[in-house]
Amino acid sequence: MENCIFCRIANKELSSEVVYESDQVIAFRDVAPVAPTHILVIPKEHIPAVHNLSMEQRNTLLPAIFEAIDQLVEKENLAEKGFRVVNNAGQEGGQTVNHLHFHLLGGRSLQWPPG
Ligand code: IU
Repeated sequence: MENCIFCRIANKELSSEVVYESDQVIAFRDVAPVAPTHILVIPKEHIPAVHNLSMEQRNTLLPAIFEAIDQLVEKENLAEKGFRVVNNAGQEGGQTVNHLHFHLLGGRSLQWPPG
């Protein structure tokens, strides 16, 4: 999508620190990290939010996204101490960029519940 920042990152029109890439998925470091590891895992295809996934996308894209997360957990050494995967959806869910993304957070003790 033309005006979507994450589409532009996925298309390499905007620079980012890419840490994982496959046919369907790209992951890059968040520009404003809130933890030592703060990576955003996104589908290359523009999907506004998690509840907009079609059944087919749930069956194909979600496994590809979780494959990325799995590899990044390994790469960032997060398994032993733990980590968090977060998806914000919609305005009250705290979503500020309307292109589906999963935050992978780790490297510090994370509090619960979120604000
Ligand atoms: P949210 O779940 O939609 O609130 O998360 C959006 C994230 O995207 C947020 O953590 C921003 O710091 C991050 N981000 C980015 O990494 N690069 C950008 O160009 C923009 C936002 I705009």
